[in-house]
Amino acid sequence: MLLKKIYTLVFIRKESQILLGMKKRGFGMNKWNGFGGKVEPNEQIIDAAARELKEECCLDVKTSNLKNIGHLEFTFEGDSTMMDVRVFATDIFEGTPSETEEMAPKWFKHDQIPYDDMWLDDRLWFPYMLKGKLFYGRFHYQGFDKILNYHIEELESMESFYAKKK
Ligand code: 6U4
Repeated sequence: MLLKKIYTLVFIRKESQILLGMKKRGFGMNKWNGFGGKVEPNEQIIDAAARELKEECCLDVKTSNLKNIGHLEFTFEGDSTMMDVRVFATDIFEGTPSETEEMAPKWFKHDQIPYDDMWLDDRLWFPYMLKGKLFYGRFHYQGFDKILNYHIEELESMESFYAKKK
């Protein structure tokens, strides 16, 4: 049976740029990524999204300004845990991105996303996000450098996606 763990992943947008962070430790180390982490017990997912953003790059966002734009599921060959990743985006935030123990933030233009130094799946679903589309993706990895199979689709609305999932 698959054990599901819920994570958040937040993208901050500014004009034609997107903020990514170089992960300095732990899962995804040395990769550019959005900001996020595990949802704590008894914590709302959206609160975890704002908390992790603040912890990782010192930006403040109101949860009411975070828009759920996607849902990603990752499984790994030989591992019974599924990473269930809720993706959020906003262009309304306060503060200046600052480096922390976990992440070094940097703005990227849309045509200069450093896919070679990111998770392999990112190049498959970023185009949906960059075009402002909602998306669902699932990826089955062997190790961390090979995707054995995947599926991505554009969604009409996140509400109807979650309603059907229940
Ligand atoms: P601690 O234990 O505090 O270091 P925590 O910050 O809670 O961990 P972490 O950093 O392990 O959690 O969370 C992993 C982050 O990486 C989440 O934001 C989800 C994101 N993520 C995981 N797999 C990903 C993938 N294949 N592509 C992607 N983001 C991924 O773009």
